[in-house]
Amino acid sequence: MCLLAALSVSALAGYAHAETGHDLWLRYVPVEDSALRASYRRSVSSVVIQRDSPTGRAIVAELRRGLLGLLGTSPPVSQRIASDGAVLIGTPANSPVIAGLGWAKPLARAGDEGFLIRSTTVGKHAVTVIASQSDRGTLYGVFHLLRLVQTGKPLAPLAVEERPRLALRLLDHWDNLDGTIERGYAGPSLWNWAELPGRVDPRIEDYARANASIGINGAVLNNVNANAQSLTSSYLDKTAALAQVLRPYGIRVYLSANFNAPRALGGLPTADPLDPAVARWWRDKATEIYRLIPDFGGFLVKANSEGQPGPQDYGRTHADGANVLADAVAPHGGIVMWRAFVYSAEVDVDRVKRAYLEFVPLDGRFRDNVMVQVKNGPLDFQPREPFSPLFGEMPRTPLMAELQITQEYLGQATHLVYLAPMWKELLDADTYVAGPGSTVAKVLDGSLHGYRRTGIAGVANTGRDVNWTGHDFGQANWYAYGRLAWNPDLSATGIADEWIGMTWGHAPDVTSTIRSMMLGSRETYVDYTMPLGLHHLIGGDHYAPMPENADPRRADWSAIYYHRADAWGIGFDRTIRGSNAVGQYRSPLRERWNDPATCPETLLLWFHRLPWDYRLASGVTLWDALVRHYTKGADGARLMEFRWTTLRGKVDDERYEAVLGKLRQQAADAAAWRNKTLRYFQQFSQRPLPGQLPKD
Ligand code: GCV
Repeated sequence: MCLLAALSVSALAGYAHAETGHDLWLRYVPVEDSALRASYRRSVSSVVIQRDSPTGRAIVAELRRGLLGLLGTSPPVSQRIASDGAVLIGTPANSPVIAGLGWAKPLARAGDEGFLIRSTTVGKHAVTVIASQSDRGTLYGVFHLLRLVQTGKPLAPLAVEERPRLALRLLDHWDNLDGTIERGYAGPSLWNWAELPGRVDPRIEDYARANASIGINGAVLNNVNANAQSLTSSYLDKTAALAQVLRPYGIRVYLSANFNAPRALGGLPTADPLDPAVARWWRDKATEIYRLIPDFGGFLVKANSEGQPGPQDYGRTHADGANVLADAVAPHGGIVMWRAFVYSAEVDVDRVKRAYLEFVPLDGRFRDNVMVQVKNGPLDFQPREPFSPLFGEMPRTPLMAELQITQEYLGQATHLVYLAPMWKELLDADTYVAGPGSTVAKVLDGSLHGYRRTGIAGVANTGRDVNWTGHDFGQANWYAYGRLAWNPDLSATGIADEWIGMTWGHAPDVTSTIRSMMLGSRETYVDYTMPLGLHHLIGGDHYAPMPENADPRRADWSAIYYHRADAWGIGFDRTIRGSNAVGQYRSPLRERWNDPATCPETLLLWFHRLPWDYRLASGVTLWDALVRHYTKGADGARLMEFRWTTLRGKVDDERYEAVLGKLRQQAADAAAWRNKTLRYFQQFSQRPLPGQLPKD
């Protein structure tokens, strides 16, 4: 009997459908160490919570699911503390016990979404309290507690105080209304527009749970290349149905708005933002939206970029454009996120300078509910770029960072590339705008300029594939994005360790093998694709090497515009003698980066055009260094495949095989990158190739 019960618990918990990858990092498989499991059971012997809100019900459901899986037992839920080991969850408003704890100050410090988890005594009972000022905060606290159990941490004594450093932590979905996803590599869109609003796929609730577990609190549902139809009444009804499911998990919905909507939907002759009829149309549209979705977050806009309509079509500025939408949503508490991803319709001498030139002069001219959303680098989500020079240069305009979780230029859903090290490079980068220590993280969290609003957005990598992200390791990037959005100071290693423990288990060799694969993967990718600051060596699909790409449509969509290889040398001269993009950065960066001797090698050919025989600090020539990087990268990809094979039988077969197949492809692709790119550049350099490069 006991055995049967135990078996059914473990079936429920871990193995029924978990190893398809569907359960993400919320697998809740049994804690193996029996002593630890017993101590957890003692620490969580009952749950005390007010259950009268949708979020309260979500909390109870998650705790039941989690603890049943992890501990093999689901503790009783009640409304009062009757024994040691109770977990009391609530806010001062819904729990008189919490109100009476005298925690007003730390709760205020934790803010609306933060939480406290403390081991304490209530009456004569030893309890754990998860307290917040809001339901959302308690939900985050519960996920934190579950994570402690999932990662084998002690539950007593606890003195946790957490608050998110950034207020908006969004996923941007580039999902189209026809179900396709721009730069999506994990199947069709999760939003089944045809079925909505009548039926909401139950999977949406799992999406919400996963996001809430890492603190994501908003989702932009549709592509920034926006179809105006998403603002029609019928699509708004569908959006409202999704919002209803996401709301209990603290997730607000946002929509990308097509700037031309007043014409396309409203039949107006213009979308000029200074036209009163246009302003009225946006106001009316906002009223309609908020009637259906009272907590609607606001609009995201891509304007005058890659053919999208925008205010410049009418001789107006980005600020004029953003402000008309901002005025429409302001009475309802909404915001506008205006993207700074712009480049000139006429090809610029240096495309990477454009956003700074257009946006810095507009600082201070946006309404205070506008945020400008800036991609991490000045070009376009390359495997390595310097940080965008806009960060720090718009002190009166809150800037959000836009990261790309979907790996458009980083091997898509085929290559294992853990992105946290790349994002840390951005967040920790020193802009020097207010002297040393003016990191991008401090720009984003508002501490540098006192921004009233703060936020970050990540272009989602989710789709309808059973494992959500196509590659099982793509899940790590979704996870890491959320964790860094919550706290940009977390380390890439720490986040990887959490994710590995929850996703693959705790066996030491499993952890150390996967950790080393993940942590080295980004640099390996850079090495076999675009080392030493090279960038955009791709063509149409942004996947395969195409250094010869000379796109006839626009020079800055080609590869040759960026690498400029010829018999003399290679690289883009962005020094003061070249395009002077380096001049958009503060001292001492501009001087450091302007000189090839002090420019970090990782950015060398981003900022410099150098002869093939240029000697790096190590004494190696530029050509030889390129050969070494490409070789090291291709070898690194093979090594990842090998390391993974050492885990056969140590992780579940289904995911093992799926990942192995991807790693094999990655190793083959990496070799192809090395071979094709080196051969291509060798035509110009006329320097020796490494041994005999095999034919692709
Ligand atoms: C949504 C790059 C991508 C486009 C994307 C664009 C953007 O150019 O290739 O697919 O469009 O960035 O961020 O707007």
